[in-house]
Amino acid sequence: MAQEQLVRVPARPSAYTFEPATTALLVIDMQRDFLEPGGFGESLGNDVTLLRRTIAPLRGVLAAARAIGLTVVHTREGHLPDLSDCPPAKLQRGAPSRRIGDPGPNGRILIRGEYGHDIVDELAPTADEPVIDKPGKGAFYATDLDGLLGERSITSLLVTGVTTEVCVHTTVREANDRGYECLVLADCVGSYFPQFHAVGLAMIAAQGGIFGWVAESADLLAALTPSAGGGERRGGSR
Ligand code: TIU
Repeated sequence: MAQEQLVRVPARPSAYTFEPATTALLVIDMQRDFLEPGGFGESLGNDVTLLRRTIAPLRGVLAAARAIGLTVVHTREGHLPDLSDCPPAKLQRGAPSRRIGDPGPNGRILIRGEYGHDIVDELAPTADEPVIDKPGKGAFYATDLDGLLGERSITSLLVTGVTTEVCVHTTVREANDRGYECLVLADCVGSYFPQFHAVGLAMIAAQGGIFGWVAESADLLAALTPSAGGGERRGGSR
């Protein structure tokens, strides 16, 4: 039987081990609406520049994932132009003058098809990478993400994107309940609130990894480089 490649990453609360063939890199909501002025993030009163530190490390992880042929899935939060998939309670969020569906410098805020709804240029998906459009915070709610991952026999998720305590956390919780093993890359997720970012990551790894594992992207990249000694091999049977 063919050997399977196992990758072992130093992580909290313990080392995280995954097989590339059954692992996907999940890039959550790296959209202009959250990372650039004039979008949904700013309409909620946030300083959007705080999220931009995630872009450079995430570019490194994306490049490494693509180089080894890992499944890469992007998500985008947003709504249909007629807002029929947006709960009234969510429509009330934000400054009254700048709510979901209102016009902004990047088009209508958080609406599918608008410039602001799309992913930032630095992290643009390739043509073969699925992009999941989601109406909620979690990437599994009202999407076909679970089916897409199941078709590819994906059981492990490397989780990146924004924001740590909102869409990343909701997605990790949803994934954990569905049986996926999640590694959250600390420098590739970001929040408008540094204290929520820190506590959000601590919550994932607490209690023996109640929701998953947390690591730095440099440790993942080192583990993916055979010369760094991160790779292990094992027989094909489980
Ligand atoms: N407001 C905030 O922190 N986040 C969101 O509204 N969506 C995501 O996290 N993607």
